[in-house]
Amino acid sequence: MALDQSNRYANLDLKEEDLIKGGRHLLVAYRLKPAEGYGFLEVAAHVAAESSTGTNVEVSTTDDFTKGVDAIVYEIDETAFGDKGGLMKIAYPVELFDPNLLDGHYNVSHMWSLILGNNQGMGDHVGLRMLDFYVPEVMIKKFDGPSTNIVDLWKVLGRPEKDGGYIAGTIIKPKLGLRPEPFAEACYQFWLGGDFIKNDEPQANQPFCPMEEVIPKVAEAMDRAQQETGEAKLFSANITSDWYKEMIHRGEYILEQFAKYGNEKHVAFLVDGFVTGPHGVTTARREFPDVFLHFHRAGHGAITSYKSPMGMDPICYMKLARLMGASGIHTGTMGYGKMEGHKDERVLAYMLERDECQGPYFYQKWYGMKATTPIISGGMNALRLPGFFENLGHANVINTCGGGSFGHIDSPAAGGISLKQAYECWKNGEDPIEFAKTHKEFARAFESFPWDADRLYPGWREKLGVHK
Ligand code: CAP
Ligand code: MG
Repeated sequence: MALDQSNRYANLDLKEEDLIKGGRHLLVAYRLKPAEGYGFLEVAAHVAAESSTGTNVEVSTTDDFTKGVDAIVYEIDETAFGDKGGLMKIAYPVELFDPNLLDGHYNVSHMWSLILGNNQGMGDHVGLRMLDFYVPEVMIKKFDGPSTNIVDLWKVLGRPEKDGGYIAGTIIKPKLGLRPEPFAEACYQFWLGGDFIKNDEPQANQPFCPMEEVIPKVAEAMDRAQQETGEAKLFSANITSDWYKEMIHRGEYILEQFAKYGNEKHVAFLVDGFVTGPHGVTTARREFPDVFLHFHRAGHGAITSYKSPMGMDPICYMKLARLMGASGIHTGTMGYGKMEGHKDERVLAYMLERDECQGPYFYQKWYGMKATTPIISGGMNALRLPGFFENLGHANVINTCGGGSFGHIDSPAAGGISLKQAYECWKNGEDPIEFAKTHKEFARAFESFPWDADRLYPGWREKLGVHK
């Protein structure tokens, strides 16, 4: 048995409404499953202790001030999730969080280490997962938040700054293995049809495709494609690195190369923000405040997958990304693509975009913090898009389709065009099969992805006269 600290770290008389009104607490909802032989409230209180002023025993150095900044369990529902455990909510006093020495801004690394740090490894639970959190106004105002977002990309594309619409993108595939020439050629070919290209998350500076060879070629390909199409194009270049100086160096180098053609505003920086952590994201956010910061999250499934009793729900990850200042982050595809997800994950996008939003447990106000743009990626193609937009209710997103563009049977450009047509089809409220009869690239997407076509549009072969 362990020390029961619930007399100090729990107060079930506290009301959430009052805590929110008071404005001096950050609130977190968790799913908790105690280990065999441990009581729910006892473990909940230990989590609050371990995440704030305490440990597993009382320490003689604690004084009255210390007790005033304890995190407190204020609500529990032991049976809320059946076998998977119960619900508990903890209130963290604002004083626990760490403003920067340099500018007084809060830093997400510190916040994360408290609310989902040591408590993850405790031996007296078999599951502790963060489900949602609420940040009070006094704290929200002191996080960086985004400095650019989709609005800046719409401007480059010559579109309206409000409801500028769908940005059709791709990821260069194959993921690895292209040398500089074929890489730049793949970019050029897609840009003849689509708007936006991103590096796949591991594409950076491989010996067979050195950054200093491929980036100048991509910059040249962009220039060529722009001249040929008369349209602005965008490239999201991976600057991920373990070291901030290397990231800055990569960023500066890339901007320099595109600036040779006057296209430095056509560049975004991709940061693999899960593996670099907030430090990598903030480095890009602060060193390049005018560049769209593309938060790719490879690896996040280790903590956000619904399969896990640990970690955090994706909604929490989205909120952290907006606080850090991501211009855009991958939200998944809400069940329409290849990665884990479901239709109701619309809230992931809404939480990023709106100035106030109801989350699963808390109503969050953002007090004018800029929106983070949802980036929709993973197994998408033209056939899946109309349903996706319908579910989301709008198309003010960046969407990247790797397989969905380079898998189009005609060409990458046809792949890009098919995506734009899918958007048009949805926007005009047209029936996809009828629409396909007059839009070749979209029609050919049916033949390119017949498994999807069979599933989403049964009978398409007869209706479109395809008999292969
Ligand atoms: C998509 C992608 C992205 C995933 C990541 C990939 O390619 O480039 O990295 O979308 O997942 O490699 O799978 P496809 P998420 O279009 O070919 O599927 O966006 O959920 O973070
Ligand atoms: Mg990828």
